[in-house]
Amino acid sequence: KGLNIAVVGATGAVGQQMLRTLENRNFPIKHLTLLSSARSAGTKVTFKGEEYVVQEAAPDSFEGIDIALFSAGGSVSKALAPEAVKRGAIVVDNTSAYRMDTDVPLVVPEVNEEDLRGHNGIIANPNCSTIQMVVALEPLRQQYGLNKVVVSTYQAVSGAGAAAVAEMKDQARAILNDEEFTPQILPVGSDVKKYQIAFNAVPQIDKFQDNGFTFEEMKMVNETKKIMHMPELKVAATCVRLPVETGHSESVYIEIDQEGVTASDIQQLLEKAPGVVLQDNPSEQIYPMPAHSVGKNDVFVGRIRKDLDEEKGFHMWIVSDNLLKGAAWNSVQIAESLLRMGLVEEK
Ligand code: 11C
Repeated sequence: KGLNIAVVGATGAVGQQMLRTLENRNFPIKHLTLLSSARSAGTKVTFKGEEYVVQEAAPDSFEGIDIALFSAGGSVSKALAPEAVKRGAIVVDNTSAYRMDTDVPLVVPEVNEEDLRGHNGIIANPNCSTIQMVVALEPLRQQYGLNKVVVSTYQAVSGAGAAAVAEMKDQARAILNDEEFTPQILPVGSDVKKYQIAFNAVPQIDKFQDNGFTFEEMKMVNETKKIMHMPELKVAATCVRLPVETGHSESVYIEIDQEGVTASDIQQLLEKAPGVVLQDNPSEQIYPMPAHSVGKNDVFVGRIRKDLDEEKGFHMWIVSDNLLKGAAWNSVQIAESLLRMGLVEEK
């Protein structure tokens, strides 16, 4: 008894974490199908000690599949997610292809699990930097109301894929050896100029939009409003790439609706919030850091301070493993929610 699961993009950085997460959660799988683009087809991948050969994804690959976890890029999702749905599968899509479609729920289970009930076959998994932020902000919205969010991110290179991580390491080696190198991938594979990421900070993630914000920044703005059901929420983001391998960090400033709230009130609320681990004790130098978040499903929050001037303003530091809660774990968590809510049944 179990579900027929397909992982599309099984050889990628997120796909690999999806497989490890399905293993760790002991997800009830009857049959596992591993799919990829033509480029990676034929690769051998191990799941629960068994070797699988990754096949090229095609419309017919989805016959008999209950849930398909997609993480092979937007164009693959655009082409194949509707084919999977046509064949009866529920798609959990980790790309930005469908996130803002009005008939597609954009889900972070700790925040808006109930939105899953309205799905029409495709469920979107939000952007990694959005997910970790809304997990920490939702309990505050519920308790105090939320008016404004200003976030600056410090994002890890693995968010741009395994090849970008290899580029960062090659650059670091070259710099330490006093060798020349030519940046090839970052900041954005599909944009014109390439810049050094090793020993640098790059204020561009994804392409610039006409309004001067990058697409990554606009994802944080639009996805946050959609997930929290707050079209009126004021959100602004500045997204920066750092030479960190895994674990996105965010400096977040919020303004709540209520007066008289203290930093300690917020700490107490977040201490018991689902998916959140509070690490906030400056006297003992306890605060979240990306290196400590790797391999963990939680969202870590610390450095909570009341603003010096704004009575309703608070600052905090939010860190999470971008490949887990930011991607693979949130997708598998959605699959677990679908099962628990009776929206898919084991056969
Ligand atoms: C990054 N947030 O860190 C991106 C990766 O829309 O799912 C995830 C892109 C997305 O580069």
